[in-house]
Amino acid sequence: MDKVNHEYGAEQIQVLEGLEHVRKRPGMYIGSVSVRGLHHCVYEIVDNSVDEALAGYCKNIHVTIEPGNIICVEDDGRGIPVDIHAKTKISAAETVFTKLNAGGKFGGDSGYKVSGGLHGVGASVVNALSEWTEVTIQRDGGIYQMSFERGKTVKSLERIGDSDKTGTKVRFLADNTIFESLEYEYEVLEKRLREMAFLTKGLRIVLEDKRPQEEIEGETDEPKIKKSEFCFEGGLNSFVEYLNKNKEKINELPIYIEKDGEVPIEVAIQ
Ligand code: 0RA
Repeated sequence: MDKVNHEYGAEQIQVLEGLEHVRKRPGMYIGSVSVRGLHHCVYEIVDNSVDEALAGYCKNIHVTIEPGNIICVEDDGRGIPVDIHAKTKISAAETVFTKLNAGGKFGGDSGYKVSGGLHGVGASVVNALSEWTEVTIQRDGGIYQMSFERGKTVKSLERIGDSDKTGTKVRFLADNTIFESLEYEYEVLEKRLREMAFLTKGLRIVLEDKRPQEEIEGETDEPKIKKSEFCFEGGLNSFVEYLNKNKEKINELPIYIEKDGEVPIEVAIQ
């Protein structure tokens, strides 16, 4: 890693709590600013929705690559809480997107099952590294919206209408002054989202690419279908069968072990 931060005192720790440091040292938070780090941003936002699914409240996640490489992640979970925090005077939702370690739900020993990654600090990191972010929440009978630019609030959460649904939608445009490229690779996202669906039994994940398909010189191929839908009732069992589908199998059916409890266990061997 870069040679910085020789002296680590209270002042530095203060700085680490804001989002400024995320933009200074993005690699510390998302690994790199290459196309790999770019894809990591999508995973971080999807992870939050998957956590809501693991908590038992979210059944569907839609991920869309919109024209201009805007990412939209929409879930039908409970919606991020919109109530105003008495002390900070900002909504819980805004806190999640503007403060590092805003966890509580996802923090270290909270007892929540989490899908991995940055344990709930992902939303603020992605926000910091995005040219803009727009969050729409349906909850408590209303539709709420807020927006940010490079991690800074430009519109605090406000109620913009009524709704009897619940869920969270996050749209963001990664910052092209941070990332080397903004070109998402459909197949890369597809592989990761398929794995996430396998690992969260019954969760439906849809990926759709709505970018115009440019005509590549000399290519006369039919346009590829850029929509995938994943839902695996069999969980890990389905995953192992998928990994081995073109292999010679020792066991026709995977050996499958599942145990619920404080530390849930799922094992599949074939
Ligand atoms: C904390 C509490 C509650 C919901 C969530 C977080 C939540 C976060 C995300 C992020 C993406 N989608 C999400 N959906 C839900 C709900 C607490 C309650 O209703 O009691």
